[in-house]
Amino acid sequence: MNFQGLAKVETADWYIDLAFRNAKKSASEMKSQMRANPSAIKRAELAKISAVNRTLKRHLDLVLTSFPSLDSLPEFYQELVRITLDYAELKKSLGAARWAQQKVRFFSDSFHNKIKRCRDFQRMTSYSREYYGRISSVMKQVKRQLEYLEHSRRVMKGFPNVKTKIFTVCIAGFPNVGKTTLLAKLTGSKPEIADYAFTTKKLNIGYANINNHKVQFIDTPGTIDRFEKMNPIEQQAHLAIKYCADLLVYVFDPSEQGYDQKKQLQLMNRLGKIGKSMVVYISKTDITKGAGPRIKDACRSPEELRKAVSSAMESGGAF
Ligand SMILES: Nc1nc2c(ncn2[C@@H]2O[C@H](COP(=O)(O)OP(=O)(O)O)[C@@H](O)[C@H]2O)c(=O)[nH]1
Ligand SMILES: [Mg+2]
Repeated sequence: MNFQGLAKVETADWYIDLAFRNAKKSASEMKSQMRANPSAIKRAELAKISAVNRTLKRHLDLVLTSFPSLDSLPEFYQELVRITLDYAELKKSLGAARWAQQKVRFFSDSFHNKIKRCRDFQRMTSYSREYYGRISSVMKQVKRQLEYLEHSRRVMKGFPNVKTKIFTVCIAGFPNVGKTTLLAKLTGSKPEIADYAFTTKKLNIGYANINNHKVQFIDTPGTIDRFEKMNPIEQQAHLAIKYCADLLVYVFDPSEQGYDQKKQLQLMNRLGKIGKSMVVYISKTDITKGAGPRIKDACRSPEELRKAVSSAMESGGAF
């Protein structure tokens, strides 16, 4: 899912100004007629109301249709919303925007009718003033919620673009063991690779075609510490493993450039307990021929790993 297209949420004052500006514009076109024919004042006031209603409806629609319905989001994204935002607050804010839209429509209809039936000019202008007051007050009542929606949009734009319905392989292991390098070899993607730890600022995701199926590979950094102690990327990685992974690939680096083999075996065992099928990939075999633990079925090249993924897909019923 991609959250890049969420509509920017403006402030309550911005919407009010725009709506009233549009109202003025549509009425000013009638000014010349107004002098000639006083009953044109009524038409001008009605046109202003329509302009306000139209403007606010269009802009609130833009927001409401671009935000996803939270309860129907895939679990992965629901959890991501829960850890990065106040889920209930976001839901309430969307409800408030919907409420404002309905109220604007209600007041527009009712004042449209009142002015239409009105014969007295003074009464007409006082209705008009009252209408503007009601609309401003509706929009000001949702001021805080609009601000929260804009805050949420900015946070959600940082969510990774993960496909939740295709066979997904998460690549796990200590920093610097070669996860990102493996992702690049498997998928041809060109993520950032550096020989110091913690270079990953976002989840790296790539795709490969295996046996005519599009397979998603996610580079999932992190060492499954306590959830609150993880940085945001590690949290995203952890959720991806939990909710998206059909298969885990544990990258084991026998060169011990960063972490000794004992530590790496411990993390491997911890990850093994998550309850996902796991394949071990021994990295850096070009500089450590034959080294590393004797793990049954461990893959020592991207080609071997591709075959392991393929057979995991077959046994997982992905075909
Ligand atoms: N010689 C060799 N170096 C590798 C291999 N894979 C990764 N590296 C190096 O190990 C360092 C860390 O790799 P990276 O993929 O960023 O590890 P990550 O932190 O697990 O994503 C980089 O300097 C890579 O160039 C490999 O197969 N052979
Ligand atoms: Mg990396």
